Amino acid sequence: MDRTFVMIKPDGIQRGLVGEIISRFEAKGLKLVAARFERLPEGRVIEQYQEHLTKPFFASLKSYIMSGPCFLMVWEGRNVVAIARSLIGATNPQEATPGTIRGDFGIDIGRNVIHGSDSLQSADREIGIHFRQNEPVTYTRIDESIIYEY
Ligand code: DAT
Ligand code: MG
Repeated sequence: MDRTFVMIKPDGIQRGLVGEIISRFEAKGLKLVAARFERLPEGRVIEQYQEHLTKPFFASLKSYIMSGPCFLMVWEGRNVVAIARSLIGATNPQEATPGTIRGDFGIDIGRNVIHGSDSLQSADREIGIHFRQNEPVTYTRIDESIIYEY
């Protein structure tokens, strides 16, 4: 099983979308293994968005992410990185397909509700930024034997 890092951004919190978003991941059959509600310190925002440090939008991205609490999660499942990205939708909510989280709940690219790691390598890196190594909990969901064929 793989793990990915998913984070509901401050606009998602302010708009009361936490329950709706978690429900979509749960209903898909993915397993929540870690979660924390917090306002991110600057250092971890910089680490999280390392690849975007030199982009013109970085300053506004950083202040948006730090503008309020975020809900940080680790989700587990077979091929979970790609599945989470497909539930989340395209980066720009105006281009995101209806039915995806960004397609259903966003308009501006700078207020796109949620983050999801883009590869297994990013997922490992991002989980490591935000969670202690022993923080994700190992357990079996009772419906795993019927969600997965093998
Ligand atoms: P994603 O979040 O889909 O992985 P990304 O890694 O390319 O997208 O960018 C990280 C975040 O930065 C994205 O969720 C919103 C913001 N962002 C990206 N491109 C942007 C742009 N052209 N203008 C403003 N914000 C942007
Ligand atoms: Mg990204």
